Amino acid sequence: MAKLLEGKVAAITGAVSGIGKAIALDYIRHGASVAVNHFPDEKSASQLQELQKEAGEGANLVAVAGDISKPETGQELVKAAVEKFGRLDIFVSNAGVCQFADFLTMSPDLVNFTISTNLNGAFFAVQAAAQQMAKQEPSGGSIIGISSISALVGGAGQTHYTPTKAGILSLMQSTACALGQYGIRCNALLPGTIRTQLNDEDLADPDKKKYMEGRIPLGRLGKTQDLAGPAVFLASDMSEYVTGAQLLVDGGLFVNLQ
Ligand code: RM4
Repeated sequence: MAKLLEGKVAAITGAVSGIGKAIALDYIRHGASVAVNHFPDEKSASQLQELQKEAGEGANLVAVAGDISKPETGQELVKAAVEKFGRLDIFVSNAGVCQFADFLTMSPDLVNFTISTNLNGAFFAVQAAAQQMAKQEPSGGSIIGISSISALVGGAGQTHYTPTKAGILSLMQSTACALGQYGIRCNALLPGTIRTQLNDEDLADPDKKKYMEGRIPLGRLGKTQDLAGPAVFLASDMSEYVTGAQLLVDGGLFVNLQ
């Protein structure tokens, strides 16, 4: 396989499970050194051990635990990447939560938790990455925000969540404008219904799962691995003139109104 990220340094938030983990493993396969962030709890620590095993002995991998909603977490992740690998070429803002809930009875705590993790967390982490990319010699890099099909459509049980995904898309558009002068590209990936821990509960309902599968032209729910190739493309020089863009990775779900 041609290695498209040879010698590059990447940092990814929420990277020990789901989409973030799939991207981390593919970046390593493509020759990148990777700094991964994960939530500071037992479950994530054991998921990190799994990731390290799958990445293999020779992988250039460093891990930083931290709650992404805290501004210092993004700073610590970037610092670890630069201290270990010398610079930062790629940053994937992926960490996110989605606890499905009824709009009329949703608690302020759940609303604030979701917004501070998904949107504020993305803002602060992207800001930390851009500060590094702008000051390093040569300056520049590729920032990828993991938004969602939910930036473009609603979800009855996701009224607190979909605005954060629309916010991440918009953040990539505005940072693309602000950071082009430093040679920093900012783009959004919009996953469709991908099987991750975020929808384990929602898709445990066989009728819901069957309904979603029926609406997808490619006939299956997404796998986390389906996001890896698009993330490698946006990280690599193959997309050197792409910034402020959005890429749906949804099996055709968005365009299929059946
Ligand atoms: C996505 C989309 C999917 C859902 C996940 C949790 O944005 O709405 O359908 O399963 O969130």
